Amino acid sequence: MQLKGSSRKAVLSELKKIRELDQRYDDGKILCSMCTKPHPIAKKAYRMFFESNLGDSGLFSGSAQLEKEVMQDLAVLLQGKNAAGFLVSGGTEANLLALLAARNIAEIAQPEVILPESAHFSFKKICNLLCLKPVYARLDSSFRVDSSEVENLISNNTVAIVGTAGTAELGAVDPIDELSKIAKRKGVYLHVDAAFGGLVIPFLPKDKPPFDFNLEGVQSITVDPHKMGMAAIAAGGILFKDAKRLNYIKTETPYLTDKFQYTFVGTRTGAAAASAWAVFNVLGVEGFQKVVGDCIKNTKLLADGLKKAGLPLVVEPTLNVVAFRDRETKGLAEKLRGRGWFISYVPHYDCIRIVVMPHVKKRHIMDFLSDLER
Ligand code: 0PR
Repeated sequence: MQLKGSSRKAVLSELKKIRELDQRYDDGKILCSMCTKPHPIAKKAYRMFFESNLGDSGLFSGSAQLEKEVMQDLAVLLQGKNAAGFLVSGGTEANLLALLAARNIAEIAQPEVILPESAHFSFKKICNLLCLKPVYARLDSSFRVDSSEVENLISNNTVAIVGTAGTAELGAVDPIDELSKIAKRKGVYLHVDAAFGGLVIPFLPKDKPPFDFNLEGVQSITVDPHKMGMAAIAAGGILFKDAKRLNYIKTETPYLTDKFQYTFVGTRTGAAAASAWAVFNVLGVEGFQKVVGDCIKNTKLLADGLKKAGLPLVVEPTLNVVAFRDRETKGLAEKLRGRGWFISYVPHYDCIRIVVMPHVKKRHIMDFLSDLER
């Protein structure tokens, strides 16, 4: 920091210059992100609630109301009549709170959690923090967790099993209905990581894989408005089927306007809550159906184009994620990056992965396919 401040004009012009280093969703080159350009109303709402702090919600009752209403909307969407939860910093914190609850409910000396091999890497951080031993279950030929393997891995130390509804790498949806039956039969906590899929699956035109609180064994769900919800970052979501579960994650806050905090992050922005609230209310279910429907159409366009170009898909897409291979996939990924495309190369599956988010338009896909042809 310099001793004397600069003029606002100078600071803004410096910021403008530096911002040029950031990629923009509008350019259509970002094909590797599960976040997207927030809906225009999200930006306006964010600005309005820019100062608010949900970490001391008695000071910001309006923001707290918005958070509550967003969580109610999510609960209804995910069929959780009595579900309750919070907007958090993202899917990582949401998954953390779920496993914290599961661990505290179980009170087991050497706790273990059963994760699909495809579970998001956030679970590695979480196991580390919560001293949970991760036990990985293998996937079947369609990259969904093998539920019979999950059942076999359950031991006296198991505090939770996890399923993913929309994996980060392939967009696969685990057989949550089968996991739910196992969870019920064995009396084990089931958490569903629907950070991505939670705001896709309910709006699919058809073939919605079951994953929500309609399945009796599901105890908690991660669902992030800052991914397919088109809200501003940081808007992750955690919902517990039964509000009583919140007792297992609460911490007393002796001198704040709130008696307890339930989130890991203390000071947290109400602006993200306002942005999610605004998007939910502007789009409604029909608006989201249109957004998701367009992403699915573009996914199909891309998948068909890749097949035509002789590039096999790793798996037929369930959601708006496409993964494909070439004879020399890594080399192709580098060439595409050289041409300005931001795509992910996933070493584990030796594939290139593309997430067809709302900012990825038909014209961008056509450009990408013709570049690929070249
Ligand atoms: N669970 C799943 C299924 C996820 O896909 C993600 C993140 C998380 C949990 C963790 O969520 P937070 O990152 O909100 O804590 N999925 C994306 C991914 O890892 C996150 C992302 C988004 C990465 C945009 C890059 C990017 O440009 O791919």
